[in-house]
Amino acid sequence: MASAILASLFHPSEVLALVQYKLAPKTKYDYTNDKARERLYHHLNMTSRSFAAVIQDLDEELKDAICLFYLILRGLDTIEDDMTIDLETKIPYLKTFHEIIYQKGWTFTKNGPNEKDRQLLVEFDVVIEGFLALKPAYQTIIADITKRMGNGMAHYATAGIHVDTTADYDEYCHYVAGLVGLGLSEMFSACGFESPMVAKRKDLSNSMGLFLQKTNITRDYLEDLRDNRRFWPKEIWGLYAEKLEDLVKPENSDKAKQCLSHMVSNAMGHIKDVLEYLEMIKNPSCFKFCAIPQVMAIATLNMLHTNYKIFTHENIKIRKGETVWLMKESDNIDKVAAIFRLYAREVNNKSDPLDPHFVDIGVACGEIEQICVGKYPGSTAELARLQAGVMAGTSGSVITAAAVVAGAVVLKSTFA
Ligand code: D9A
Repeated sequence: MASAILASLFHPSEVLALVQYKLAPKTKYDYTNDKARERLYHHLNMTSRSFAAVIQDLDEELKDAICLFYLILRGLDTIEDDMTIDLETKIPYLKTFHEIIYQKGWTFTKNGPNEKDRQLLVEFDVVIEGFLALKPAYQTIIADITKRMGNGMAHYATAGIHVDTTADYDEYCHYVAGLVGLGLSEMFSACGFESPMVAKRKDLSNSMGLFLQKTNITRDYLEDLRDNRRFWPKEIWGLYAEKLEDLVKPENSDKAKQCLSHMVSNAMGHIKDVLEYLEMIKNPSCFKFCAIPQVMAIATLNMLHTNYKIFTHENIKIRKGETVWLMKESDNIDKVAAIFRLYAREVNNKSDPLDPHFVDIGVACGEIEQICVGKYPGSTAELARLQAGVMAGTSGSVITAAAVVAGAVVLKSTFA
């Protein structure tokens, strides 16, 4: 906590969000009367603490269905990601995973010891039990998406198949992330929380996945390279280097940064659809569930832009304070539009005019401003409020220091 506050020292709105988050009573989700359900949410918390809380805030009707969808996809992903499993073994599992989720008692112990979510598959029988207890409508949606994703993953896992063109890049990201957007939209419409239009707009649902996945792929360049996973499309990196791994060579640093801008520009192409999608979502718990990953992604893209560290450091993340502040600020379209405007301005301000993508990134940022002012006029007041918080940063650092000390005193007295 203290390190998070220090990292956000010059961002008082983040320090405030951190202290509020720390002092806020944690919603206790009681599953004690249902051991299997308790185990399910234990696994959910193990896979992603921050996002698990957002899923558990969903209205009851959708909560278990989306929890199980999340865990089933995480299971499939853990088999796809595991480079210790040979292709002959891996591909049949990917292609039949949509049948496996109907096999009571099925578990999987073939993951390598370092796979983060290995235990999830060792106890996958608990997930299958929960899945089989879901309404058939949700089972059908989850099984259909799992089938299409498994087959798409199997295709790109096949020897000799690479992400060469930007069309391949869009197709691969559709299989592993776009389909998730489509499946969730079908659930939102099927349960009546959202209009049937949400399920119909497959293009917008797909972009919800592609913006997240492309941000992750751009962020995880070094980690993926280390594990011999290559998702950056050759059509892009081939303009800047002979081989993808040449981008880490210090003598290629300018080319590497230009390639990074190209990847950032490509990902920003989905923001218009993301905002149009979020505008359709009316159920408050669904809105937060959909908006939080998207604002995390634009904050991450801003952190990545012109940041050469992605070629030298693995696992670079946005500040903890920033994530808590973003979760607090993502409860309606005006606030979310204001956040996208704020980060678009930061991205544009840090762009290097000599970078070949200075203009197309500038245009993308300009479009965000234009769309938001035109379609979400309420975002202007929200932006002013956010900027007041941010601007207080420089002159407010004294205030911040005082707030920190006060916060520490309160915390100490509270927990003494
Ligand atoms: C999502 Cl059911 C994901 N992915 C995410 C998380 O958000 C999306 C996996 C399974 C499900 C949902 C998501 C959330 C809300 C609406 C969506 C949506 O579409 C309408 O998916 C498109 O990243 C994984 C994919 C990107 C592959 C889809 C958010 C999440 N964040 C993690 C951070 C991380 O990097 O994993 O899981 C977290 O906050 O810990």
